[in-house]
Amino acid sequence: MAIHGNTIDDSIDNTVLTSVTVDPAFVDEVRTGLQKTPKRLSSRFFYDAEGSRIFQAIMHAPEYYLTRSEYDILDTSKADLLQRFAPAGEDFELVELGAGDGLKTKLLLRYFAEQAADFAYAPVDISADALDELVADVRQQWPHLRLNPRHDDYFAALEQLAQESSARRVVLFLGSNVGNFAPDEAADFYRQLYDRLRPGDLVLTGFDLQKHPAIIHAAYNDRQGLTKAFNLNLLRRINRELDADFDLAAFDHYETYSPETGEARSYLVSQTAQMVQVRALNMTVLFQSGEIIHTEISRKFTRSQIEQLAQRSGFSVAGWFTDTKGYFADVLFAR
Ligand code: AVJ
Repeated sequence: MAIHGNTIDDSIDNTVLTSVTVDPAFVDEVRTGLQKTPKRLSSRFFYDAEGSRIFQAIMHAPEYYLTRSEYDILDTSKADLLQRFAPAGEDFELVELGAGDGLKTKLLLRYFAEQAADFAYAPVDISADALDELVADVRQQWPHLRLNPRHDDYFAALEQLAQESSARRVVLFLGSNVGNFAPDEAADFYRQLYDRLRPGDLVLTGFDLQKHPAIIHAAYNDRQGLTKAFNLNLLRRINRELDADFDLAAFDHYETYSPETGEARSYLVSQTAQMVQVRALNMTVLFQSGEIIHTEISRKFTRSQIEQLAQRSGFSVAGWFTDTKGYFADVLFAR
């Protein structure tokens, strides 16, 4: 097996040739991340076809309250939201960053379509697997909806969309995806968003709020082991795409939540001293018994942190929507 550009040709025998396209950013992450101390691999790469499937199962896990909380909020607030998005029934472009499977967005699409709102839907995702499925599903359910999917980087997509239409842009960044940023990255992200939007444009972000630490910890340490499988799938992806030999049974999942920093952190833990070959990178990786790979930060916010985030990036807080338990908030920022 050899890498040609970003393609790996896997000759099983002389007659069968399969070709797997590998994201060059993933190659880079594995090469550099496994050489760091402590080792790390970014959660950005969780979402291959299998990872997206496991994440869907996580969203239905009893401990993972985030999706249900946000679904509740959007369901309760959909009329109010449409009123804010298009106060006089004017047209708007609904841009969704990191659309995933769009479960919650479909709730909005359904309602907006029922209300005959004049809008286009532009889902943006770096995962082609997730985007293709979403687009097929939306086309089938709402054949007349104006659909503008982008398999692209968030900012590249926003800039392109800006050139195509002068309608108000309403950017959705749901599901607490914002929690995956480091604190300074989040401020930077919103500043960049601000620069690419026009006055009057809106951003609706889903923030998971700080609450009893045990509730948060359980959400990332579910009893069915879905979060564990989600983490381990990253090693399976490396095995498949980079011809490595990670023994998945030799790694465990470990989760911490610190109520002082608001960070839930996921780790993979090597259960023995072991050596792993990543053949496509010509790389040998050594693990001590108990050594970790850090894979994800899922940050939880306070109201004042969210207000500060808006302020620091130039936005004003135009709406605050929360569920009855006060677990989660969808917050509207106005440019
Ligand atoms: C999709 C990034 C919001 O951090 O809660 C779920 C991903 N990780 N369980 C999160 C995730 C472990 C999720 N986000």
